[in-house]
Amino acid sequence: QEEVTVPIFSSLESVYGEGSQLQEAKTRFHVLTAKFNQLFGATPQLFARSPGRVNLIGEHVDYEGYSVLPMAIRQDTIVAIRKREGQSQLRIANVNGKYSMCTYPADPHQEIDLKNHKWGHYFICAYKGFHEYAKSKGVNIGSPVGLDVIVDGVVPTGSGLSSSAAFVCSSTIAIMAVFGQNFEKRELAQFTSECEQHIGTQSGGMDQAISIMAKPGFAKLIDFNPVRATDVKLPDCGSFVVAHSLAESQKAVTAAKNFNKRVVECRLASLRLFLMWRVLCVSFAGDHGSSDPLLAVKEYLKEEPYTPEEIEKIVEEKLPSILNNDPTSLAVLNAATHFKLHQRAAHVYSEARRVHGFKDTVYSNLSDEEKLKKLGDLMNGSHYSCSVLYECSCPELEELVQVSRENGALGARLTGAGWGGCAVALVKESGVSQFISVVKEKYYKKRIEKGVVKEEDMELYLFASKPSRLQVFSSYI
Ligand code: NG1
Ligand code: MG
Repeated sequence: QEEVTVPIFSSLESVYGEGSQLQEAKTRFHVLTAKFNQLFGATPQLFARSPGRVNLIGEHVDYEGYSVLPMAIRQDTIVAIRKREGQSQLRIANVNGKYSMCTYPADPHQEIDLKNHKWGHYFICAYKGFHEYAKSKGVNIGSPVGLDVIVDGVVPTGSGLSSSAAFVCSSTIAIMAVFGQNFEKRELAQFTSECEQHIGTQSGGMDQAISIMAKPGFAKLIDFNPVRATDVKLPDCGSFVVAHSLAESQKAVTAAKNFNKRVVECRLASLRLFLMWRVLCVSFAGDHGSSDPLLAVKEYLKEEPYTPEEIEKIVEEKLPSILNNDPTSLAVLNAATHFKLHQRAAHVYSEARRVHGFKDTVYSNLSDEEKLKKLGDLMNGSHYSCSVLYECSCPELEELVQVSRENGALGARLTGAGWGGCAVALVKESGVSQFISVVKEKYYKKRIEKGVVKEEDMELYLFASKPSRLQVFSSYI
């Protein structure tokens, strides 16, 4: 039975059961509550939790509207919140001393200062998104009030595990709950996907959708427009191991050169193909041989990079206007001298196909052994495409993927946006601990020695994960 709304719990036991997980959770909630008391002189009204995710396959296709296949992980963000009636400031603090307190006005229409990137901006994405959505539904939230907030995130940042979506989604749930609302999950998934764009990356909706719609024990096939999530039960004999390359991907900072540049290249490529398709439809009355988008890429997009002038000539329009003069796209145009349309489009269409191959394999009649082999091959194909066609890998990720494959992974690939962050490897369940110790030896040992990472933090950077999910704790004590 699918939950329609976010589940609400009044005790930690009902979520974490008994044992070490419960103890860990208790400690975490106590630290959070103590910090809240110390900073704000009050106890939180409620807590909301939302997980990070690992994308198993389907990279850089969500913003093109193609399906992806992620699963939520155990690592999450918990937000503690209370309302301060009669006040007009949002105070956003963090249990991690690295992040100093951010304050914002309670005005939900405020603009986010993108030139000065601050960690608290992600909370404001959620805050704006919630108010915009409530307004569109005709729900009256009343005049702005103050909020006190403390954030406790354990998803490594800049790692491709979507710490940002865990933060935005847990914030949205906390804000929603503290204002006495309970929107359906599918609504939350839809509007949180849009609201993270306030931060200035033209991301798709994968991360928020899985963080909101996740179900324990399942990965999800996520479709877009509108957002939908279908359970994918992975073969029990396989496990996914996540490993951090230790290169941090600063996505918000490098957007104009990396992430948003790819989004722009994809838009221009599909525009070019669309124009060709129109021409062909007219001249051949719809009979243009094949509707295979990969063949179309080969035929109509040259492999050499396009200059801006060339594209403008083809589409008979200026680039800024094609891109609706959107400021983040203009920043891309400013930084770019050429665009690789062929390669980016070839990645997107082949990756979209691999996602369906992955899902079909999971549901096929193959033996578990054969399934794992095929899933691994698809993951390897995805990595090749990300690395060579989309150029979103980096030397550290290449080394890590290589080490994984040489030491028992049936498949390994970068996950998330890339340019740093994590890789995910498919490993036989029975070989997980062996795999982890070999990777530790071959990839991390020298980095521990050099002081790039601390031995005691290794659990954060190298772990096997099972699908997890989201919840809100109201009046937890
Ligand atoms: P990461 O970098 O893992 O948060 C980003 C996008 C996704 C998706 C992937 C690439 C954001 C918030 N998320 O994920 O929507 O496009 O890259 O597949 O930017
Ligand atoms: Mg992110």
